[in-house]
Amino acid sequence: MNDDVELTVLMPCLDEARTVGACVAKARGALAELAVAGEVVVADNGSGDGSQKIAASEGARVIAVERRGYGSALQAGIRAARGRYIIMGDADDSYDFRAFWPFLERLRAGQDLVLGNRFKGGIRPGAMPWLHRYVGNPLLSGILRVLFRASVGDAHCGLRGFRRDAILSLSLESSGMEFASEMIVKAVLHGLKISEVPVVLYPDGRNRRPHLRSFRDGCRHLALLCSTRIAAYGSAF
Ligand SMILES: Nc1nc2c(ncn2[C@@H]2O[C@H](COP(=O)(O)OP(=O)(O)OP(=O)(O)O)[C@@H](O)[C@H]2O)c(=O)[nH]1
Ligand SMILES: [Mg+2]
Repeated sequence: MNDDVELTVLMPCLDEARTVGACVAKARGALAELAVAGEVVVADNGSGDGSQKIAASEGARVIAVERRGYGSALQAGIRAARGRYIIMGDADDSYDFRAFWPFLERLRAGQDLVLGNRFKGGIRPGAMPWLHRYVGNPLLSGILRVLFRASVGDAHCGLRGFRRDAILSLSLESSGMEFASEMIVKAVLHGLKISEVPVVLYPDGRNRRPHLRSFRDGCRHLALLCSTRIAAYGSAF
């Protein structure tokens, strides 16, 4: 870690050539405009469409990650980050990286994990499928709230900020999308300070299907919530 870098903006990326350049440019522009000592890191899982070159040409540090999956990419990116704080977000242009200021403010004020909440910030038309917005996300976020007594309104928001050392101390291990749930529930179990900020979700800029598979990934989130709850009960006795 480098003391001169306060913030790493971290993007997991798999075949996002259409959008990753714009995401990196927005994040770098905001760092410069707000005079934050920061860097942009793209954790890439072997994109076959040239995303790595595009990200690097816009000024990102690109980390090549061999182990597949959203969680694997983020874990490698978090380890490689030089910033004291990390703000992570998707490379598909569904979040506006110029809007990271509220996250940084909360982190500077002592929060460990700051989660975006798209239900509070707004979901633009076409940005989130009906099934996720009204069924999958509310259901899984509700189960998380009940099982872990956490006041989290949007457990799957991909835009979040955290203190690097606090999240490293959780030893997160999920390789897939369920990494998003693992981060929250282990933060709750370890007593980290968690808060939420409203964020806007925009339609992504891709011309193909998302990597997320609703049923498969929903089941992986649910399995993670149940197994972590059971393991936590077990270790309490
Ligand atoms: N490195 C890496 N990145 C991934 C992988 N899967 C997804 N991503 C990235 O993680 C981000 C989120 O993936 P999406 O497919 O948009 O998933 P999502 O945003 O949860 O789902 P939608 O709301 O349906 O778009 C994007 O930046 C992807 O490029 C992966 O296996 N490896
Ligand atoms: Mg997306």
